[in-house]
Amino acid sequence: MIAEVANPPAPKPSLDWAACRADFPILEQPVHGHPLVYFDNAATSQKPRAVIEALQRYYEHDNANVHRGIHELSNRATAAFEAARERAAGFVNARGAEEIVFTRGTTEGINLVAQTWGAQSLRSGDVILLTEMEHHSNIVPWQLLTERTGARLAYVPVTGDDGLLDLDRFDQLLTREVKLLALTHISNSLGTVNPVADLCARARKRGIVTLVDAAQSAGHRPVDVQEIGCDFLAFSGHKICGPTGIGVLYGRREVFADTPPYQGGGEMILSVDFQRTTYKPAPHRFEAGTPDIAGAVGLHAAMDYLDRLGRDRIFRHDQELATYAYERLSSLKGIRLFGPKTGRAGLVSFLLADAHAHDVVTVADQRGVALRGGHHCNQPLMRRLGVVSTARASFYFYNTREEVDRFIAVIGEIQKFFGG
Ligand code: C6P
Repeated sequence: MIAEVANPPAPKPSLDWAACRADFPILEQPVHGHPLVYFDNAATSQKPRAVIEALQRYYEHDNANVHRGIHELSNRATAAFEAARERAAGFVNARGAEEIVFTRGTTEGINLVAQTWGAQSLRSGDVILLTEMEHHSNIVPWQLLTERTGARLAYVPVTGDDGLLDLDRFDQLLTREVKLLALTHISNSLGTVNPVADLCARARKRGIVTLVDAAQSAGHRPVDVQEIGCDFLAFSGHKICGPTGIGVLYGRREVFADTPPYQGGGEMILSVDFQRTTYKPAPHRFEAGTPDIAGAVGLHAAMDYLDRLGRDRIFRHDQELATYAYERLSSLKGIRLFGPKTGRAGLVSFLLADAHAHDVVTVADQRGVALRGGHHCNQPLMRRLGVVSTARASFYFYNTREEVDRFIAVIGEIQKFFGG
């Protein structure tokens, strides 16, 4: 029998992004007398009405503690919390909700893995392989772990201002001592999109456990943990239109099964005696104490909102804006741009010859343009690039080409002012 050839999926029609923008009340305000141009989305995204209303509805109708009371409101709060877990599993294509742990964000997710799986699995002489473009959240927890275990850190180099990983060195670095590969999906300073599926596959072939920092990718492009093939993946709610204080840690079922608890307390136990405790299985084993229930409800609404728009479409939109901004910035004199020329995610990092990054951000703010300047929690990367800071514009689906034009005009003004 000849197998039927499936038709390729029809490309999704483009969205009315201006209409999406109207879902974000905060964007309607003027700042310093100018319409707000919010280009600090890599730090945190804005929140649509759907998320704000979900939080309000929860507090007005369903608020109670979870997994405890046997009363109507507690049952509703528990159902809402666990429904958010199911939704998060679907959002990253996990095999089940037991692979999803709620955390405070990416930072806590990585610390959780370091202090549980890492403390149990790593020994003196073992190597944790990171990359030179990691955020401090994916460096410092491992340094703390090396102090406890005697393991050491190695880094995949970044090639230079074009901000790519030196993949020729990658296989050489996967020595027998490497027990963990932990790397970012998208760099928050460079906009590089790392080929995480390929790199995790190469690591797994050698029995190395893998962790992906999806802080900058989960809300900006489809993220599929089965396709990536990682053991752990962490992201933050507040960067994907959700509330602050809630995040997700995915852990592959088989790895979570053998991982000891993180914190001790209520909710994570089966039975407690004066001397000994037995623990619930994952995911509840990793969630001691009252969780951020409202945060999970808000995050659920955010994930629904993003998937209605389509993260593949969001990625294309953000990438178009970033490519446009990069091209316009490259045509200016006295500017140094960081990150790949093509295939970048939705942000641009740059330095002007005549103005410090903080001055750029301060003057831009006076024109209503919100940028970020500094080391972006990437101090080792900044040193590698020979700079102390950069200015960064980071985009989301509610940003427009006209806003990029305003940003470029403001950069032109700044150059004139500081260049004399
Ligand atoms: N980056 C920025 O670039 P938390 O704070 O836990 O929500 O996220 C930490 C984090 C981890 N990994 C990457 C790649 C990140 O970009 C971030 C957060 C922000 O502006 C703050 S430095």
